Amino acid sequence: MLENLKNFDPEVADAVKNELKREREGAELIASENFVSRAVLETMGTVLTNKYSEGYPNKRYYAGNEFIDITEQLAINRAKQLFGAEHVNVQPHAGSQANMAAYMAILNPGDKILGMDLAHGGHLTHGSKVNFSGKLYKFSAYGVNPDNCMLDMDEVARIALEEKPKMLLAGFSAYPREIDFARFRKIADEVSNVTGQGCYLMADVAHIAGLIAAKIHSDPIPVCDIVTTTTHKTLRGPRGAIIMCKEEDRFKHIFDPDGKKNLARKIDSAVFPGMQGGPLDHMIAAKAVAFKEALQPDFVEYQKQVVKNASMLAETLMENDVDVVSGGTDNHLILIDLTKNNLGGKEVELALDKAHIFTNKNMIPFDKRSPFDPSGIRIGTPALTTRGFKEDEMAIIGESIAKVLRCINDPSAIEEVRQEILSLCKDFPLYPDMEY
Ligand code: DSN
Repeated sequence: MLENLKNFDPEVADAVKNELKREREGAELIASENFVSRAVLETMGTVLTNKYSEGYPNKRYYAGNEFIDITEQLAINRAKQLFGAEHVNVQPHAGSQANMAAYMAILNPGDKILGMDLAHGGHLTHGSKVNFSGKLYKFSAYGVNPDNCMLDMDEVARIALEEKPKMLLAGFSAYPREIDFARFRKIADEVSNVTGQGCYLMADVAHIAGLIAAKIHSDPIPVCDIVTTTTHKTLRGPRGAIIMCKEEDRFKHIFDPDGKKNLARKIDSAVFPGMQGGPLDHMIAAKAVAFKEALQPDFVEYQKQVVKNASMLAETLMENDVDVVSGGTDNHLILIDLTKNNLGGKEVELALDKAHIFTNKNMIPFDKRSPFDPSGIRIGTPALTTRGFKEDEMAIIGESIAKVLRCINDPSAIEEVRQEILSLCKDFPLYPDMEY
């Protein structure tokens, strides 16, 4: 019990140490990753991990939750303040569980949902056939316009009126443009009026939650029935998720006239006992800490810099003859189209990795290649912005990526880029006083 990690398990300790070195010595451009603060990191490694606390603050199934209640209530209150949400559940272990619980709260298996095509920037939990969502619910999809790779809201409206879903889902994991949530609401309302039933609007804002919290992206909270998000992407908290919703179920009179629960209670019941057992109390406390950080004024400056950096990175790539899907970005992410380079995402991801530029291969809209070796590379700026990178450094990163694409079969050129990246990273120390 008293031995430390290094002494007891050097294999794991070494892997952790090497991961810290990897993070320090590379340009982390995976759009869904970020670096948490020391305070968030510290909270995750506390004794809160020892506790069982099924239930919710002041309504638990185990004794001894007086301190867990404090941390969970802080997380709830701060998330409500940060996003202006009526109700927040902070227990989902991950984004998938948040989406699962959200569907379960108001839908029945077999109900229709309209969401974004995965290949156009959607997400596995938005109806992929290999995911629970595609197996349990009847999904149909809208996509982007083939001419500009942007959402065509008139087309979304047309498909929605044709499909008449019970839920319209807005939310993406690889869409670089701003989302018009108010227009999504109008479309859901049109469907409700036409069917005389009801069409809920849900947004999954996992990628852009930080931008929304900083009020530099259109706001889904006032117009959506349910909003889910992970907490570890632009929001820069620990891994996990939350669900935000309205207190009342706007279609209760239609779908659940005799039910006793409002929407907030339905969401809570779907998370526990519907979906999960004991909450991860150390992670919930870390979410509380992250939300406190996000309520500080410098968080807004950070989010503005994330967007400025992404914009500079996209511009530099295009100036260097690299194609960017939709011709730019409005948010934190960029999708590189490798079609004209005649390269696959798999080999480019690997070559960039060798140059210490960390990215992920990704489908692009209307991709002719397979998901295992698609035509795109997705990149984003949240992590490097946390590290202190600004526009000048993003221009260097953009040029480095272009060089790797040009010289993909030239190991000495890749090594040159690696040396440049190593030297750049040294100027922006990550967790400088940490051993591992
Ligand atoms: N895996 C996440 C991402 O990279 O966007 C989404 O779940």
